[in-house]
Amino acid sequence: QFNPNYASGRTTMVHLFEWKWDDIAVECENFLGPKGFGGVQVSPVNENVVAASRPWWERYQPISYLLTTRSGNEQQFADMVRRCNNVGVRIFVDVVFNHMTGDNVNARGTGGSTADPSNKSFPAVPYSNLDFHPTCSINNYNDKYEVRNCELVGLKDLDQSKSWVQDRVVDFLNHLISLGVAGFRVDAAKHMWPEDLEKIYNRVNNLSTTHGFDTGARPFIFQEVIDLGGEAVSKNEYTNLGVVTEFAHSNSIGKVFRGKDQLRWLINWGPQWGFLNSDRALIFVDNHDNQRGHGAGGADILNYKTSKQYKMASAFMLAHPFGITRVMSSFAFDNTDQGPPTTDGQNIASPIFNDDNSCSGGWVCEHRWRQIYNMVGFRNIVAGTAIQNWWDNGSNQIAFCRGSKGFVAFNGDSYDLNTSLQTCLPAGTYCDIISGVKSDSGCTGKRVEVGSDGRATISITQAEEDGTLAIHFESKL
Ligand code: ARE
Ligand code: CA
Repeated sequence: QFNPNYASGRTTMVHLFEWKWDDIAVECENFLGPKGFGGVQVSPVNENVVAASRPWWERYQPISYLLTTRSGNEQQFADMVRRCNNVGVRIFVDVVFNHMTGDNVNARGTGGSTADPSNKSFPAVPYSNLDFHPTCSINNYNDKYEVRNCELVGLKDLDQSKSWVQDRVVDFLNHLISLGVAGFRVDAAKHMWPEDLEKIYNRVNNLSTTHGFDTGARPFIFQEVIDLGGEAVSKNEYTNLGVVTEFAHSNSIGKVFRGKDQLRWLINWGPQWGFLNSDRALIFVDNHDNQRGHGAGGADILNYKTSKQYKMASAFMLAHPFGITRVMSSFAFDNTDQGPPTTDGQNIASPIFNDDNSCSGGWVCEHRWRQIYNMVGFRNIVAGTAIQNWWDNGSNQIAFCRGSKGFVAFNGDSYDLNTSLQTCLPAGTYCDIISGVKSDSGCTGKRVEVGSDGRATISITQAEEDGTLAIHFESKL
């Protein structure tokens, strides 16, 4: 439950928010597999309410556990999981079982099921009002009973202590395991009692050996618990059950790279910042909520719109050994309710790929930005090494080695960085994987000359597109 079950040599998942299953299958084969991504978090797979104007958040309002959504049907989902596993990329499903939909008259689901949410009747599961907590709303996050037994933004709150509810959820999760998924993001885990979750997790099957997992492998479980301190529910209540989303990481990295804190303080990045231990922390720069002002962190959170700082924060997260890393991949938005790009206002459109790997057609595809996918590769290559030779200039210029396998430098000051630093790498010429890529003909970016003493002149001017430089032993020319 703590192991992402990645194929060997891989370390990082990407959240392909609102992508269609057919598109994810192709992306695994053409891009994620070759570039070394370990897995994909997919949007909720089970039937959700069809909401007017099709906001992204309709997928967090379940109608049933049929696997039909705007991303595709069960057969397309199963095909995607199989094809991604075949190229070493795992699938993690965002599972929503704290609640069903909000009040809604004549609700219709993406799979054609109907429900009467106002009377807590969901015949396609089936659930009746006996399966839910009595109606009350969550107003006071200092009361853990209210947080767990009342309705989050009016969503009908399931009672996970009931055996009928446990059975339905376990069946749903086991169905997904039988199709070859590697684990789950548990939505709104904070709003469920840890003892109920424990009962459910304990009944979930081992991963499917017919899909290539080791005998006895447990599904990876990462639980969405927002804990920035000062509330009744603590992230520590969940760490014996699985990994937990570390929102303090998202919040702090946003502050640092927005200039509200100095980069030199990153020297003790990790639990000393109040984060969970590394093996329990699912970390990210932004998620699908806080990139648009939902969830936690407010204006300190970075997203694709502030691209230079966003790429620097992502590079730091991926270069630093702390945590289990997740990269966000977004669609462009102007307002916080806006759903994904569509062909006709209803059906989700596929991303369009440009020659430089980037996306268009309304998709941002941060995971296809060179500065991000090359750092996913960096993390794979330096895995297992520690930070050494930390350097800083006393403010916002920092650099460190990862063992003798990689070196990274950041310039967050408004003046140039140009100095001789220890890279810990063998002598030679290296290609900076932030400003370019190593290619057959050499390097499309900056070159770094490492001397026999391991030192090199490192330059990141204040005017450069990116404030990061990274080299590793496979970027040697
Ligand atoms: C939508 C409408 C609502 C409407 C409701 C029911 O926006 O106005 O009342 O439907 O009709 C997402 C959206 C919601 C959306 C919901 C259902 O964000 O806007 O409601 O889908 O469609 C808390 C929870 C945390 C949750 C965040 C958003 O603790 O679990 O709120 N995050 C997950 C998902 C979301 C999703 C849900 C849960 C629901 O990632 O995408 O909601 O499935 C402090 C607290 C946090 C709290 C935060 C915000 O920071 O510490 O615990 O997070 O405030 O309230
Ligand atoms: Ca609840």
